[in-house]
Amino acid sequence: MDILIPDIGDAEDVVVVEICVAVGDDIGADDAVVVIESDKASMEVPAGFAGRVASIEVALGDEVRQGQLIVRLEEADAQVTKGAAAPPADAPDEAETVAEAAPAEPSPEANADPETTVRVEMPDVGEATDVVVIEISAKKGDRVTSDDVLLVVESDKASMEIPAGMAGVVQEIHVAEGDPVVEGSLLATLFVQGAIPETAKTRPPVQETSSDDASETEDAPETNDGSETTDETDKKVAPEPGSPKRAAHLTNDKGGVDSDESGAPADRVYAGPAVRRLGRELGVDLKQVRGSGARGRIVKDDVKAFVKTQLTKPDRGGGGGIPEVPAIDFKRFGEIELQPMTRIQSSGATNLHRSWLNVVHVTQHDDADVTEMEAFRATLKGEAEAAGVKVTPLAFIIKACCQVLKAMPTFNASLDAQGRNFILKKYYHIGFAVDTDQGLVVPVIRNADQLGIFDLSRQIADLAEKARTRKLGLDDVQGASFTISSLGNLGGTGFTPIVNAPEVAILGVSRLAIQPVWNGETFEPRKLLPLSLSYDHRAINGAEGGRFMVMLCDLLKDLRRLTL
Ligand code: CAO
Repeated sequence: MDILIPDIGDAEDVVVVEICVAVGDDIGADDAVVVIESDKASMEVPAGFAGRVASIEVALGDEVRQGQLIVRLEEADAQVTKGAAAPPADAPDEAETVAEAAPAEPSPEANADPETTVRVEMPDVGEATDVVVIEISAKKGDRVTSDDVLLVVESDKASMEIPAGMAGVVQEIHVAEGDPVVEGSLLATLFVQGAIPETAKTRPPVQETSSDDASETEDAPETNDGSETTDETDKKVAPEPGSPKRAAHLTNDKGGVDSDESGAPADRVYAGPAVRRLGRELGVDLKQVRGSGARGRIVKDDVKAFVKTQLTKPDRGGGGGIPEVPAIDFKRFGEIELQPMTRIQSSGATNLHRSWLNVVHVTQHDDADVTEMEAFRATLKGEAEAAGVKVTPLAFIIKACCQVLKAMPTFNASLDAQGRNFILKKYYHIGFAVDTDQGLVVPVIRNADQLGIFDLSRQIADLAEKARTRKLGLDDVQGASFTISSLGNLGGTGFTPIVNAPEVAILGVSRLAIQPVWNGETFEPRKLLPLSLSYDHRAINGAEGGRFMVMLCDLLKDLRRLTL
């Protein structure tokens, strides 16, 4: 069954501003499938039939006209195996099979084979938050192999390429640059010929979170300030003759927004009922929220992002008794330039600020005598070169830290939400800060305690290289139980590293230097490595911090102790 754009009267310049369904969704006749907007009004287009969404024939921002095909439905209980006739890649004529995809081997491209529509969904993103699409690498109609990258997403921690996973032809890319995505979001659909391997069928269809959910259609109509209206009021503000049944619901949301397509806050609010309800629940004045939807329409994620920003922005006044930093027009004093932060810099800033405000920081400093360690490292040079690695002090520091963490488990822990229990981790995944041109990134060496110095050195180099070339996967940047920030190659005699919450401790490493050390009879030149341990004083007391440093320095001074 085809769902078409209804009679839209004399409205001009009608575009799709929201897609409310995803391929595979079972929908009722009253469910909205898209929201369209003309120069005069927004309107939801109801399905008109119950069924399962087989394909979506429009994209966000598409200009549409009366009678144009929007969505194809198949009956909800219809057979899910497609017939042998393969539709052209860019205009499927029949309802397709909807198979759920995970990366799979390319299927043979025999023309006689039945053709199947395969969903490419967002994989598990672990702890990563704020995942957005940063690059679309393929377009509708492209022939792709399983390794071809369809798009690139980026979280607050890393960027990640999403491969097609199967050979085929791109039927549709369902997201746009800047769209937020979560695990299971539909990213693309592919036409694939031949049988789909069982391993490719992984997950049920999920609803994308980037647009307002279907509950929006169930909400009562609302006025601009979010209060509910009567049908009577709706009718008064729905001027289009022949508009769909729900046309009035959003009509009075539109207001003066047309005059500001930048998405900047406007006097009148451009958002649907579900977003308004969310705004009310969270106490958000939607006039303050920038809309990221088409033509500046506010979607739920905008409201959530606004709340997050308000909670974390450093210059908020009053909250927690923190006095506001006054906004100053620096142009008064001379020339200035506004340079936007990279995404990694800005989410890093948020994370650091969160840690700084939540963790009760104490930093303890000490110098480790690494004279013998450095002599030993020098002897490894040829052997390391033969093994294809470069050994730096960091590998020894990681090794020694693992041993101390095993002896002092509260440093390899997190506090639970109530701050009443330690969550002791039985794994030793060590994060280490890498300075990149995009900002600070912290890849993680898994089970570092089980690795030798060469393997640790190899992983440090590989992960640092991946961080600098933006090749880190999400698995590479999550799950750390303790972090090391080494500025040793740069200089300095000590600093205060900020704990990477919810971890409870972090080790800062500065530049080693030859210093005179009194040996009881004379001053001896020794290589001293400055170490700075920051810890959460709620979890760790000063005596434990002292013991940690003593043990770490002892291990680094005499590496034989690592065998004890
Ligand atoms: N003292 C003196 N020299 C040191 C040292 C130390 N503590 N640590 C490393 N070095 C030396 C290395 O031995 C190497 O010297 P050679 O080339 O002569 O052998 C040189 O410094 C460069 O080392 P490297 O940087 O290539 O390797 P690394 O293993 O020491 O560090 C990495 C890797 C990724 C941690 C580092 O490159 C980096 O990015 N550091 C910055 C971390 C950061 O920004 N922290 C701040 C976080 S808080 O804002």
